[in-house]
This record gives sequence, structure tokens and C-alpha cells, in this order.
Amino acid sequence: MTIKLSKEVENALANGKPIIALESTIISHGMPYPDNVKTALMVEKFIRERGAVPATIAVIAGEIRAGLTADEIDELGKKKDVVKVSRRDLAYVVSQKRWGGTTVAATMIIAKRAGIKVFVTGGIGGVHRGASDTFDISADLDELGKTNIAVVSAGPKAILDLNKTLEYLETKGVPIIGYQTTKMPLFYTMSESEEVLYRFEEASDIATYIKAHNQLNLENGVLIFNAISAEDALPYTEVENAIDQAIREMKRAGISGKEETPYLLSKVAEITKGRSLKANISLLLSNVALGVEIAKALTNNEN
Ligand code: PSU
Ligand code: MN
Repeated sequence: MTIKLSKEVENALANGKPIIALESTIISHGMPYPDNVKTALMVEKFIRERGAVPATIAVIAGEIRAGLTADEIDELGKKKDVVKVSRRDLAYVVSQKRWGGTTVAATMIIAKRAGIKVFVTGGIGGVHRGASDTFDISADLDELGKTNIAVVSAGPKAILDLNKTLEYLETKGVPIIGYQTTKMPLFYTMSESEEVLYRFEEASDIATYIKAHNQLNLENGVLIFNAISAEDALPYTEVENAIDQAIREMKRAGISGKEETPYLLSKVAEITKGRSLKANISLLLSNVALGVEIAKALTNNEN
């Protein structure tokens, strides 16, 4: 796979500096313009301020990239015909020289091959509600089962079927690390009942765990769940009600397949009058802060 690196990412890789991979579906399909671009640039700035290097991953006119310019992020956020790129879509966008926003699955593949060890996102994809009829299971889960990179998130997206997502991850052998939590983070909110697999208190403990995972040559990824802060979290029942309504409207509109996740997230944002979008940005920044600490601890561990 040919990956074009930004100068900043290339230097960081050469000098063993901590790097944070970022997905770009959140820019192309996750948030409205200009919030999407503002958020992406703010996240990059936040990473640099903490002494790490951001590597936003995307496909630009058929070129696989790790590290974008601000202008490229702006264009990605504005363009209308950007493809939502998961594993199965990579060869298509490359061969057709299209622009692509990479999902968690595609970002994992590219980041791993670029030699990046930590990837931060908002929430992962998973088993959709109603999957026993629709079979809608995100390719993110299979990727986590076969591509070894540490993925920091605030848990599965709240629109998903949490229990089925956890069962699927268990089948695929994906460990779930909770950062200072045993309760299951659920994107904008918290689940009361679910327990995470292993709890760690410090980013350095998580880095030690990742190191052991790598030394065992396990090929799967590692999930690190970081709960949204209590003051930014939306109440569980409010989120559930908004999701129920969004799913009803989605069915009425006949939306399915890869359009489901973007549709539901924007509907929930609409129903919560933008509060879910605000929560999404806050959890993303908190995940980034944790990801940087883990990436730093990993580089310390290696030297
Ligand atoms: N964040 C958003 N909107 C999205 C996504 C993230 O605000 O659509 C993407 C992520 O990139 C995730 C993907 O990997 O949704 C999962 O989509 P699917 O269920 O189609 O696999
Ligand atoms: Mn799907």
C-alpha cells in the first residue's frame, strides 16, 4: 500500500515521536460544515499542543494519505461527493481517483501500515439495532479482530446494540480496556449495567498492556474506552428516546446500509437540538488527550 505522509508525520515516524491517527468519516459524513472542519482543526491543534503529531487519514483524489493540510481538511469537509470508505471501498476510491473519508476500519488499516501505534476516534461502529433481521454489522468490528493498532474511543456509538456489539468483539478476541472506568461508556452517555473487561488507572499502565499485547504477536487490535466526562454526558434515557425516534424516522425514510450511521447521528443531533454534537466534540477531545498520553508512554517504553 502506498501511503503519502505529510512532512510532519514523516519526521515524527523517523524520530520516534508520538503520533495520533485520526479518521475522516467524521469530517466527510459525521458533522455538518463548517463544524466538521473546525472540529478537525481543533483536534489537530490540541494534539500538537500536547507534544504529539496528528495524522488525519483520508483518500485525496485517489491518494492514500496520513497527515493532511488545513486546506485539504477544508475541502474534504466541503466536498459533496466524498465516499465513505471502509475496507471494501479502498481499492475503488484509489482506482477511480475519488476523495474518501475513512471509517474506523479503513483508518486502522492505513494507520497500521504507516507504522502508527495509536488511533483516536469518537465512537466505534458495531452491531446495529435490528441486526438479527438486517445483518448490519460494522466492518469496524472485523477490522478490530485482525488489525493490531490501539484504538481509543468513548465506546460503541450509542445508536448501536451494545450487547450484541460486545458479544461480537468477544468472538473476535478484541480486548476492552476501560480507562478509569468499569462501567461501559456509550459514546454521549454511560451504560449503567455493562462492565468493561479490564480497568486501568493510568495511561502508562495501558501502554504497558499494549506492549505485552504486541510482544505476544496477537494480530487483533486493542480497544481503549474512555468515558465522556459526567458534566458533558447526556442523560441515558434522553439519548435512548432520541435514538428510538431517529430509528423510526430512518425506517420511514427507507435509509439502510452505509447511510445508517451518518443518518442516525445527524437525526439525534437534530432531536437533541445540537447537544449530542456538543457532547461528540467534548468526548473526542477527551479521547485525544488520553491517546496522546498513551502514545507518549509507548514511546517511553520503547526507548
Ligand atoms: N462519526 C460520525 N459519523 C460517522 C462515523 C463516525 O460522527 O458516520 C463513522 C465512523 O467512521 C465509523 C463508521 O467507523 O461511522 C461506522 O459506520 P458503519 O456502521 O457503516 O460501519
Ligand atoms: Mn453497516
